Amino acid sequence: MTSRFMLCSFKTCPWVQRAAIVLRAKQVPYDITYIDRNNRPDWFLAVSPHSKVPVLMIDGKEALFESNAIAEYLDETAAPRLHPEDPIARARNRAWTDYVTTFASAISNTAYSDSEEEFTARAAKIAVPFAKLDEALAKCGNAGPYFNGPKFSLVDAAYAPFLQRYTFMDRLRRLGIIEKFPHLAAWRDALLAAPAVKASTVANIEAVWQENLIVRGRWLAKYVSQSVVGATAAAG
Ligand SMILES: N[C@@H](CCC(=O)N[C@@H](CS)C(=O)NCC(=O)O)C(=O)O
Repeated sequence: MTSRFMLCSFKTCPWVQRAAIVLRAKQVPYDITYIDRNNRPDWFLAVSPHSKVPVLMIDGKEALFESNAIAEYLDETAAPRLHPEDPIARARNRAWTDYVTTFASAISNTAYSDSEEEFTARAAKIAVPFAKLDEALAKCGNAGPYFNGPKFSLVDAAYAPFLQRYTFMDRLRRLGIIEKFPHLAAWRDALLAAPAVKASTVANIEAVWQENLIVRGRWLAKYVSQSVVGATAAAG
């Protein structure tokens, strides 16, 4: 029997996007429900212990939280398998997937800086996780374009939202960091062009992300073009 999936999200959440990428890569249909970050409904609070999105509702009965657990569940229940078959490769993929939290923090902390000084200091730290991933990609020794070669996998789904956020940030205020890491830069380009990634967000995600900087009053918002302001019904 085919399950009915509903993803619960805030408008721009990269962790929800990771689950959406996995659903898209498997061509599994799903609905998405946006909830108000400042007024989270009781049904959501009852199923998300730390009040975070994503939550994946299955057939309106089961609720899963944590994007990694959701991705693993989907990979075990819906074809095609996105994890590598080889146990060593799979363990390495899982280990690098774990590292995404460190990688993501470096990027999100920079984007959410409250001053230029903070932005500069935090941006300087992005090179550390970038160098680690670049080295890991080099060690994989495959011709790409994805982490394991030609086949898109769960580790790709985990990093794509954050490489996309880095790219959005770089377009607003030039950082020029990724260019120093050619394996990572090539992986970023492949991920952002991947059909599952492109289909995983609203079409105007960059503008929504930019407006979110304004809504949250972050320093980087000063670089957002006035044409974006109020154009996206962002919030969250
Ligand atoms: N480890 C969680 C992280 C999820 C997360 O941080 N989600 C953010 C939105 S992007 C959230 O809900 N934060 C809680 C808040 O804003 O109060 C996962 O992978 O699912």
